[in-house]
Amino acid sequence: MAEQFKNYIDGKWIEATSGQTFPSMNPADRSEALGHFPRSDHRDVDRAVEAARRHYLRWREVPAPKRAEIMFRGAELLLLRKKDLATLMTKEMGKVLKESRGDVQEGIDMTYFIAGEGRRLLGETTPSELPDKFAMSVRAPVGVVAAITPWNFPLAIPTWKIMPALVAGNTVVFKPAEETPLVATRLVEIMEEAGLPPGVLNLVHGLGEEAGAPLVRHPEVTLISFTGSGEVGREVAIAAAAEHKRVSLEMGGKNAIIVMEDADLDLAIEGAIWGAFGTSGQRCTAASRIVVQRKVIKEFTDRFVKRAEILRLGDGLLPETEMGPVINEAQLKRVHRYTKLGIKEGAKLLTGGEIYKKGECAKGFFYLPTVFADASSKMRIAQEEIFGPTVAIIPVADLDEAIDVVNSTRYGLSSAIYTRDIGRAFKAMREIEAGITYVNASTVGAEVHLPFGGVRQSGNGHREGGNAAIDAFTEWKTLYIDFSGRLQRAQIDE
Ligand code: UN1
Repeated sequence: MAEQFKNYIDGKWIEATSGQTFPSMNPADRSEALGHFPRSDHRDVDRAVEAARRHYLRWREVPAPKRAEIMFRGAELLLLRKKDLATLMTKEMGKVLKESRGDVQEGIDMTYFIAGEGRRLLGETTPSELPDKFAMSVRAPVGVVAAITPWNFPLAIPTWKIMPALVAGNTVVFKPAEETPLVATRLVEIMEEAGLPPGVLNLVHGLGEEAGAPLVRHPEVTLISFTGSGEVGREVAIAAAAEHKRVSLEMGGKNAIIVMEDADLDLAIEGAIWGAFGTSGQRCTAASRIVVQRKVIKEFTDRFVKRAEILRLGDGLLPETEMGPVINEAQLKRVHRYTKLGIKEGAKLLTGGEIYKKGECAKGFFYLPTVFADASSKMRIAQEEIFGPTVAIIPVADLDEAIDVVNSTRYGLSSAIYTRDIGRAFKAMREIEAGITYVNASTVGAEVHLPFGGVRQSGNGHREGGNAAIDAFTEWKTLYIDFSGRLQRAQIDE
């Protein structure tokens, strides 16, 4: 019988009020439950938010460098347990071990990076227009932060939200995806061990409707930081608007790689394979469109398909595996629906397009790397986020057309161009409408000390990572200190 896990509220590990649980399953082997987790509802959310609110007043008074010391210890513990965490992650969400290690490393990087902010949290000092008056701005915490995170980066993304929120003096209620509660639990255990005081970081497991929704609506939650689908993001924003809450949203992508005729094709093919099929295409930065100049499209496509066809599918724990399963049955069906749709729309299916059930793979949710050619940018397979190993190749005449195609979706998260021409590279960097553009590199692989996020419906104007991470979790407070001893009127006194 798999282990029973608990919520973490006010420094105590406790069951859900309902007494009910839900399992976390291995997507590579649908018979393996990794544990059972509390199926929380509004009563558990109320307790967690109440604890976070109560401890906020004390936590915000702890000097930021002291708060950061706990984060440094947390990062060290994550590093120490990197191997075990990665193994657990592969079992819980399926990506290959190497990528799981990368996910944990991204969490470690973020935690160290943000811990450094404990001694910075920089504001401004600037002259006043009046004599004997001092002006500055400082950062203040916002209050109770709800961190709602997805399953595809079960460790990295929680750290993007939790660590900057905490170092800035906020308290947190963390509601991880129901698909990856075990990795989330391990992260919270590590932060407890690192010395976080009770109530500062609270963990509430459960389903979106039952636990996420009441958390979003709770009047004592000041800021919601959400990463997930556009549909849920919209609901979060609407619910938050009713209470004038701050909301930071990271949503989908329909990221494209442009391949120009002058590109290093070996490099472009390698980058496109990695972008399209890494994490089985389940990254919000995954490359699901490849926009190729006609002159090289035949060679590119032939070689790309050959590479896709030899990718080894299997359990991500096996060293020879190159692509793991998709997250669950529903996602498997969704990916397959898009295959049928692509065929109906008139794109040419070159490879894949099938659920993969050979050998041990029959136990899990495997889908073959799927490549469509002759796609047009109007097709739904070239417009909608599939979140699976499906890619559409779109032919174009020149860079202008390529950029039009790239900019033709409602999203704008990541993008890439392969070219040896510096002029084309700069034009693409300027004209692609996306939060991130890579030159001669794939659409995945963002580093934590730079801003991460997208334009249009990929986000709502906020960024994670870099200095932007601190912006998202603090309020500016502007301070004027007048030591003239008389009434001085800005804009009025000469
Ligand atoms: C995501 O898919 O939600 O740039 C995040 C990347 C990773 C983060 C992806 N560093 O692909």
